[in-house]
Amino acid sequence: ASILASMTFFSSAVVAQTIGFSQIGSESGWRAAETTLTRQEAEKRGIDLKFADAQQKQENQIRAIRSFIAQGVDAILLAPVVATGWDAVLKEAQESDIPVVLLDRQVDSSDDLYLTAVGSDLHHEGVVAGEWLVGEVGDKECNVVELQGTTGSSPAIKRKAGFEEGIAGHDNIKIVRSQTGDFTRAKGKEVMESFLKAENGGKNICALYAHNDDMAVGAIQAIKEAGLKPGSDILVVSIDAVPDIFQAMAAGEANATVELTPNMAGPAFDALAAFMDGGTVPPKFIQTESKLYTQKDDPMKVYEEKKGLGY
Ligand code: GYE
Repeated sequence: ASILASMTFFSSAVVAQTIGFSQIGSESGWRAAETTLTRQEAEKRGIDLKFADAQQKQENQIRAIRSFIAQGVDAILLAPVVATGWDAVLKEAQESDIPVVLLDRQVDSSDDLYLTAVGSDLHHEGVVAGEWLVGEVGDKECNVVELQGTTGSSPAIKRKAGFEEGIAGHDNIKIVRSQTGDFTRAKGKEVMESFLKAENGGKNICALYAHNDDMAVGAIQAIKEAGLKPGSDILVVSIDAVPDIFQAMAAGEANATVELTPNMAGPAFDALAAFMDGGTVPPKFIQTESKLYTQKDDPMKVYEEKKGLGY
């Protein structure tokens, strides 16, 4: 009976895990929500989460990963600020038998250097945004300005290409200016101010495509300060679906957003548990949903629903 009891004890004991999380920073409301939800998901699962904020610097992420390896963590979560430069440190984790799961962005490294990547189809998000604009403007001439995400990040590269695919074949729609706003409100506002000045006070601009809502919210401020109406004089389409873009939509100041769930950690921890407890190897890409929201989707109701979800 005692042997059975001890076996029962071990089988029921939750394997408490220590997991290192190298997070980019808190450049946007979406990223802050991702961090909040990752902490909540870890708490729920009895995971000891070691959190490192890289302040947007890749060298800080690489340093954090090396520290996690030295601590002998069970697994590592990495939201990679840019797509290149990860081979060496990912090899070091692999040599220490520590599985790495990518969150919300991808890397150019060979996929045998990480267990899986959890995220949206970033290219598709850009296509959805472009196709929405095509539907909105029809064959009217439309000069578009674009606020790109962080230079060299997979979302900036893929959302740009996706949007161009979405508007392909509609020569009346042209991207006339495109620059990084680094996914932040402040930079989005600053760059939009320069676009407005360069484009006849904004009179030449028909639409803004921003790679995230935070840059769009900053740009909306700049458009209003230039005496124009965002959402009508200049259409606004972006990505993330954070609460504040729905407030802007309800005020008629934004038009469309493509949703990105901030709960990347749930699927990541599930894949790690299945792999570490049962040896189940996950697919290399675990895709999250992308849903288009427009002013027709009762924005204040969506705002209220989203307010509580980690933002
Ligand atoms: O859209 C943005 C954050 O990596 C896809 O990063 C993510 C992006 C997200 O700064 O708000």
